Amino acid sequence: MKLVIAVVQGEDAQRTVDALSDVGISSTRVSSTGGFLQQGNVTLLIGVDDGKVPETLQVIRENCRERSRYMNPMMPVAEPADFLTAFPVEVQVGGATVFVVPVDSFEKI
Ligand code: 2BA
Repeated sequence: MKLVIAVVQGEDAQRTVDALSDVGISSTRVSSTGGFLQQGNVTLLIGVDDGKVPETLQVIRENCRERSRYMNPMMPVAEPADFLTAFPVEVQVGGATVFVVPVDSFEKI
């Protein structure tokens, strides 16, 4: 079994959860915040049998889009010690950032 951890944009989250559910894949939504942009996103926790991992990734791929985001003015560009910008900076975000990790044990108690 694997745990697929997918960081997706809020706009894509419900569609992705619904599409996973349509093919019998359960997921848990966790509200999260990107460390760089400090904007809300959604982390999906998806436990699946190994054979279902490709289908899971395909559903995520089909439902998560790349978008432009703009950093707020006067935020640090990289590290806090770096310079501040007064102008919005365009950043490409997504489709999804996905980790696939092995699961030692899975129980519903
Ligand atoms: P954020 O950390 O808010 O990053 C949003 C977007 O900003 C990133 O999109 C990337 O295009 C850009 N970005 C991030 N860090 C940067 C940096 N140090 N310098 C320049 N640009 C930077 P994505 O790569 O699509 O990531 C979307 C979200 O996925 C991230 O939001 C974060 O919440 C998560 N994520 C991405 N990589 C991760 C990782 N290695 N570990 C954990 N979470 C990650």
